[in-house]
Amino acid sequence: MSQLELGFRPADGGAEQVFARAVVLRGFARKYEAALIEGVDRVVAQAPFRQMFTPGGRRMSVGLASCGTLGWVTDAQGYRYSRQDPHTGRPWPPIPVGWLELAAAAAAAADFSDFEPDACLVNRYGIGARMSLHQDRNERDFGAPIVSVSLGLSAVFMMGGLCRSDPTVRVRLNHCDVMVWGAEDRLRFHGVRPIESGHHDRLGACRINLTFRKAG
Ligand code: MD3
Ligand code: FE
Repeated sequence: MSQLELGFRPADGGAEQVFARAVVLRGFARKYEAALIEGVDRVVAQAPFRQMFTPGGRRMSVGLASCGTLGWVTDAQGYRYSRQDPHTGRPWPPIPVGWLELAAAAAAAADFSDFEPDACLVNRYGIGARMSLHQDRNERDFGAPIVSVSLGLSAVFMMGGLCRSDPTVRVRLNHCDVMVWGAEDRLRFHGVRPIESGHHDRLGACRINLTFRKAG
């Protein structure tokens, strides 16, 4: 098991290649910061954060919301994408326009052209919240990359291989860092270590992560 931790707050604008097609773009979201924070408020006013249950009946520590034509949900029936928010019965709010611009620009910077996501998950981590190792495989087409944007408190990501038991590397992600992964790295197991206590100027005692996907 590698305990290597990559990226100790290097300067903005640096790109760190974690795997061949998995890259961290340090500070890439900084010029979109206002649009991101306003957008989260707008999205969660319509589709509030909720702690969903895994098919196995465990309550997730992370609060989830979605925007876009498809939103990710989990309950006793399983993990899937849905056109409606089960909480309100209504369609999910649209992905804010500025967010789509950021997602496409980040994907292009990592050599994935024409990224047009139809789903954006908004994950809220309080202190101690975590996400255990998993693969993202509910999307129809694994050819498109995933783009993730970190906001607020920093987090340590774990990235493994194609088997749950493969060794993992750790990467610290900070406010406004963007990660893009796809192609042969699209199905790697990954997770988030429990968030350490702290306070962020803009977001308080929490971390918010946006993940843009082409789900349908
Ligand atoms: C892909 N979210 O919502 S995204 C998820 O920070 C999810 O909220 C996490 O996993 C979050 O499904 C992580 C960034 C990430 C990190 C490591 C990876 C994606 C990765 C390693 C391999 C592949
Ligand atoms: Fe994931």
